[in-house]
Amino acid sequence: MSPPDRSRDITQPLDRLSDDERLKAGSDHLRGTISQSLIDRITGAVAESDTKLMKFHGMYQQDDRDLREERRRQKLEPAYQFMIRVRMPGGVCTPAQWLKLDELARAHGNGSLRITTRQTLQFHWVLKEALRDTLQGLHEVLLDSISACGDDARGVVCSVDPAMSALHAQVYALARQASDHAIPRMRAYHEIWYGEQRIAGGESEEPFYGTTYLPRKFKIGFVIPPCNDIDVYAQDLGFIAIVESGRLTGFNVAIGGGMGQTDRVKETWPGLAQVIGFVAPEQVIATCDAVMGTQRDHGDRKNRARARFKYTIDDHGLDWIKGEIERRLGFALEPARAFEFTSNIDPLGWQQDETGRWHLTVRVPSGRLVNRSDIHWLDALRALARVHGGTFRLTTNQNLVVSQVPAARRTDVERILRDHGVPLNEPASAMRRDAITCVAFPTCALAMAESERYLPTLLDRIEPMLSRHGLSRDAITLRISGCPNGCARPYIAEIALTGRAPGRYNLYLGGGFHGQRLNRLYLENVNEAAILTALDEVLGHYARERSPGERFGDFAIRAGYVTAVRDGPDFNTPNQRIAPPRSQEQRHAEPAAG
Ligand code: SRM
Ligand code: SF4
Repeated sequence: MSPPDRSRDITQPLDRLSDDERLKAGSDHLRGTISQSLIDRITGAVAESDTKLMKFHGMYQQDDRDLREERRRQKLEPAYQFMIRVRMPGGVCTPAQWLKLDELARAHGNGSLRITTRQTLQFHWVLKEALRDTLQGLHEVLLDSISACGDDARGVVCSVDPAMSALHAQVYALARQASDHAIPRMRAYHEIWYGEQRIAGGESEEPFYGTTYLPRKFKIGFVIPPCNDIDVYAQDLGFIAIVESGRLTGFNVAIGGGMGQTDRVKETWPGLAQVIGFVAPEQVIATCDAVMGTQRDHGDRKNRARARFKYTIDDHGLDWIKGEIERRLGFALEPARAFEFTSNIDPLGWQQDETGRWHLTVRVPSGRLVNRSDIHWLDALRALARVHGGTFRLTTNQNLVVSQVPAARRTDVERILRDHGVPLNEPASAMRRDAITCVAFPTCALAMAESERYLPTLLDRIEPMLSRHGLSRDAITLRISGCPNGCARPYIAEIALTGRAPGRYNLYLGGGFHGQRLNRLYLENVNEAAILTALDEVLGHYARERSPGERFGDFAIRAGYVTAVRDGPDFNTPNQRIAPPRSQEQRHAEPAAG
């Protein structure tokens, strides 16, 4: 990878950079005082600076927020614990790896595994003294958590298309290669968690990242049209597979997507990635280097709220950024090629690939795998992993695919799942089938309202309405995030809630059905009663007056509930922004979109 452009941020006087930049620079390549923090038995926490550095190691210090108030009353420190995010590019995992993940979740993770919106698994509730055992356990099956979080290239996502296994294998191989290439070398990880000796040597520890890594997290994704399951327009760097005459000829390159916005900070906003050109498969890794290098050297290192790549593009202009990427590549990108997306949701059930093998996509509500009284998720998947000869794949819609099953084994797979209570039939509504949520309470430190724990209740209240309007089988995307950070990629859903306070949400409408258009704020900071009243009105109107084939998000715009935000895939259009939250009065004063 190209070395840092040391004429820029890396050598800027440290006092002009943000605190996080100074911390990284002085951390001895992410070692900090983590080793000392781990042996401090007086507290379940680690030093504050180490909490930040440990993100690069794939873990977050959290505390159980359900217990916070009670422990405060008892004058106890918060119930500190850690979340560990596994690095699993493309979400592919072998049965042997699954068995180890299951064992570690039972031993150290409170019997829970959580499929994330970037198709990996998280352990929650891991105590400080169990961190090393957990990471060493992962290492035994060639898994790790390097750069699953932190200011670096995060988990690389890749479409899961069971029906196109050969193409998937090709694109997945590139996604893996991109992940292995783009993550930091992280000698610190090997020393701290595996006990390896520090190697003295002249070579730079991080030839690409230097001492200050990236200004902020950086997300890469590979998508195989027609399903935009990974929401490619939400990635910092997206590769859209172009298949011509049945052959993978290359990828359209999309840059600058991101969902996060900081609450009440107007200069932050969700934005969709823009397609800037086309590269051949053998140019993918160089493109990662060029794009990440551009962000590394030109991203904002003073104001963390504006440090994501989308803001670097906003500050410098798309043309300049594209020119800079091409300069680093040493060639001009080819013009983008035609492609089409039709949805961003997972088809559930069995699908056969071109080689005749079968793949079963199972819906996992909010991705939470625990042994509940009705569904024994962990037991079911452990039993399956003991006999399954294929792989497991996790999807960015938080579902699980039992992959590569021979025809003769299909009934065995179904029997094992059913014996443990896993439902294989369609849920009561298409909305329930496709809904995704972030984690939020009780583990997420940033949660302002419930998300994962609220979804079942909300759906129980929306479903009678859907049934009354004859919409139960209509696919309408619903996503909930417990705060404006948007971990469930809510700003591209047709209906979205983002938490503002316990029991209160912003309601957004009008996102594109296949992730091509941002939605718009419809109601600000409202309670459940207001949300249900609003949805009843809009859903009823949609059922009565939609045009044939018209999607709910499109209707919400046509009918004037929200104003249009231009579709994302238009090449080279200015970046999309959501206007800052508006008041009810402003909303009603707005002209209806045609
Ligand atoms: Fe996220 C922070 C969970 C996908 C945008 N996210 C967090 C933290 C770590 C909270 C924190 O910083 O203390 C959450 C931990 C909760 C917990 O208890 O597990 C958290 N994010 C998640 C997961 C687990 C949500 C889920 O329910 O699946 C997803 C893990 C993905 C993974 O495997 O890597 C997750 N987060 C996303 C996505 C979706 C995506 O990438 O496709 C986004 C929006 C896309 C983007 O990045 O723009 C996202 N998470 C954020 C942000 C806002 C970033 C920004 O640019 O402003 C934060 C806050 C931050 O970074 O400061 C955040
Ligand atoms: Fe936490 Fe907010 Fe992300 Fe939900 S969206 S997991 S509440 S940071």
